[in-house]
Amino acid sequence: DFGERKGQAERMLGLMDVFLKNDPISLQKDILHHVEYTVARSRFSFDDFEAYQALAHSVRDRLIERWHDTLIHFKKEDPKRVYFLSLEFLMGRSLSNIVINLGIRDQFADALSQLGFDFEVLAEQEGDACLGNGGLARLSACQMDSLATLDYPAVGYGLRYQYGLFRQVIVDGFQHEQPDYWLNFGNPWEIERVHITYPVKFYGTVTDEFLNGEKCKVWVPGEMVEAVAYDNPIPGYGTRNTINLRLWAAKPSDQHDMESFNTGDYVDAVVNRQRAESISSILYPDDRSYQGKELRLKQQYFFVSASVQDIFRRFKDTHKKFDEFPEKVALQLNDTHPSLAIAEVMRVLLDEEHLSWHRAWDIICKIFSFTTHTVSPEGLEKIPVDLLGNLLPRHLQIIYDINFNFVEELKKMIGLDYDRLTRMSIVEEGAVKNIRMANLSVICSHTVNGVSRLHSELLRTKLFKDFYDLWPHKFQYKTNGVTQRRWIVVSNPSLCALISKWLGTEAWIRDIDLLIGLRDYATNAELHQEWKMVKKVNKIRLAEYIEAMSGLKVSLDAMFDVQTKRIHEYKRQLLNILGIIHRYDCIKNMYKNDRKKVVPRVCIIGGKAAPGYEIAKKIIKLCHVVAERINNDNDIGDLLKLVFIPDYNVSVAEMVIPGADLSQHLSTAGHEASGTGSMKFLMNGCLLLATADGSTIEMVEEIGQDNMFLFGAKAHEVVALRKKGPTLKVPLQFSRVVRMIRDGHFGFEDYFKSLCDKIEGTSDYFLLGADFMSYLEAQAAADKAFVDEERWTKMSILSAAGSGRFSTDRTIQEYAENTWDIQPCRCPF
Ligand code: 6GP
Repeated sequence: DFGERKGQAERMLGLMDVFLKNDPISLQKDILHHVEYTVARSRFSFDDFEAYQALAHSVRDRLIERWHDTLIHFKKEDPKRVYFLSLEFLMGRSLSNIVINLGIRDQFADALSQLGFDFEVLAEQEGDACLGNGGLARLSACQMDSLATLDYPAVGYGLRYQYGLFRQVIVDGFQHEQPDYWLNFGNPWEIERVHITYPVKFYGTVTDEFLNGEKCKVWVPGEMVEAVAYDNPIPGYGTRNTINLRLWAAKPSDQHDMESFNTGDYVDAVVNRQRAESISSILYPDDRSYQGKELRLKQQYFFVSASVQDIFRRFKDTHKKFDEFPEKVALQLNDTHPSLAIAEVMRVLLDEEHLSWHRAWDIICKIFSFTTHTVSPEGLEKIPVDLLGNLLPRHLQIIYDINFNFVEELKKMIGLDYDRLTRMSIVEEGAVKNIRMANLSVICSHTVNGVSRLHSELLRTKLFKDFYDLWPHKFQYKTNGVTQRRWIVVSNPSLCALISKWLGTEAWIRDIDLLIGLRDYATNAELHQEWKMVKKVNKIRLAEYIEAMSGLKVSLDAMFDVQTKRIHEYKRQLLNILGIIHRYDCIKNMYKNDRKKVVPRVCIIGGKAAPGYEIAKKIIKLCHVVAERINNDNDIGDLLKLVFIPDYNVSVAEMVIPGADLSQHLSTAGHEASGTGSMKFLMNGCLLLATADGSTIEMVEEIGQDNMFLFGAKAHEVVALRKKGPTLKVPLQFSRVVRMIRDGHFGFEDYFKSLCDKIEGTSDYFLLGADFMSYLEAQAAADKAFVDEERWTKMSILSAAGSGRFSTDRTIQEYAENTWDIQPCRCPF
């Protein structure tokens, strides 16, 4: 009865303070409470890690309050939600980000210092959550931050891998991979939802049955596992809104293979059950290449199926008619990895909700949007038909049916152009028959997004040209961004304070366009002083890290020149190393007097190579042998140093980026879909040396060509250059440095032979030779600018001032307005 329930609610409110308090005493009590009762250590004796755990739990309590309020608010308002499906989220550490977004960092820092602890020291205790590979995965994390901050009703869905991306260990200059069993010490940022579970089916057969006189398909699965939800609340900044990132873990299902319990050995049967967990055990470490492995396909379907069940459950809580589905649901496919969701939604609508094909298809066409993150056709996923048909027999049927209808329609539109029909078909015929997941995604989505303007152009004219000609209206682009909360406020507190001081407000943390205001002070001497001071502080931090890690002492007067990102041939770390060898060679051949003019450099390279990517691993080794040679050459001293930073991840990036003077983005034009690393450097007032690729082209528009060091062939020139092949003249300087490697100047000449072969003559696919002189000129221009401190500082300020366009706040707002059609839904305070 209502009166009674109201009474109970009031009593509960009375028993519990409405919100946890944030004054120093309450915070200290809370931390000690968690030391004693959550961590189960005595409040009189606990170390930094235990203090971190207790701190994290106190923060988590506050996070949960807002999260509950947001979920209740969303439920009440019932807005259209976007469901962001991604197989990868590279979250890094959470503590600092969360307390800053909740606006309680300083309060916690004060409370801790009174207990004798330093907030920053405790924050360092946290390990990274590396549930992703590179750009795509970190973008998802930044986008979650923006979705929460901009009050959008969003839910992220992904997989809770037990092993994140491998840890990179360098032994004798070679990369070794070690497992990242990141959950070993518990994860205070997740909430296990033992009651939110869904069965996920695999294998089996499909039969025709009759239901109320209608023929329908029934899938009798051969295996069943349970998906358990782990919720990761994501707080917005300057808002109460806290959204959910729901990651699924696999557990054995009670219905899993009961037969073997009845017939076989009990112990074997239990061990068999445990295998179910392997579905969510490991993140595949290869970005941009697809191997058609069954486990990977299982992962994709597992997370898609659980998410789709969750989405239907939420919808059906408040709605009866499926025609309303598109008014309440937007499904975002982050690359093709979740694209089985298309077949799964179709299957549920047809086989479980018994909608007609026509009605179901109508819904599909209104709810899906697809973003691709790659440029190369080889990067597009293909699933062997046999594999798919065995694991998901009903889904294969549905995909065939979608394709049949599509091809029939297509014939009506374009006639019997068999080449084009073959290219556009979802099914690829050949020795091995494949399902083209990109074609499926394009055909079934209402919008196809690229991640920069250039990328979108390449999609329209190359990768998806046939589809663009058919449906030009589907194609859009949203230039990527990064969140300034993580990449300035958390990682560069001194710059954050400086920007707020000069802009006279902290509002830029939510409204990044305000950064442009820094332009007014680009030549202000006082700002210059403070700006340089901030850079110095960050360079000291980075130099200390380098020394602790490698024993190498580097000069703070040198230019810190950084290239950190996944190792790929197209990203051309090799070009960087060849440039360094050239620089070394030049210095060695200089008269002593001329050496005074050399701008000292600390060259920093970092990044992981996919475990099976041999050439990338050779590049890492080359970096080490060259470093060994240069760093131990007393004749060179501080003029040149080369450092490889191992195990580059989000938390290492947070330290490296603010300390960089120059950062390099060297991809052969037309190969980097967008690039987001450059955006982080830019925000931190670091100058870019880059090719006209991906989003860099848009940066030139914001920052101005004079404030960057651009070089190399343009995207439209690359094809022609490649065609020239053997007639292309490579500069002597290039041949000379390659020869030095071949001749064993750095040792290991046999090992590096294949690397050298790849960049000489006709096989120089990524055009290192063709771009080499232009690269050296850009480097010389950077040197020249660096010695003119005033000019450099001005360029640095203008870089940060012009970085506003590259916030995920802008990206997400564009998605919300032009792709998902969703509105903010702000939780009242
Ligand atoms: C990356 C792209 O290579 C990069 O250019 C882009 O900035 C980033 O995605 C975010 O859009 N792609 C991947 O990381 C990937 O795995 C399949 O692509």
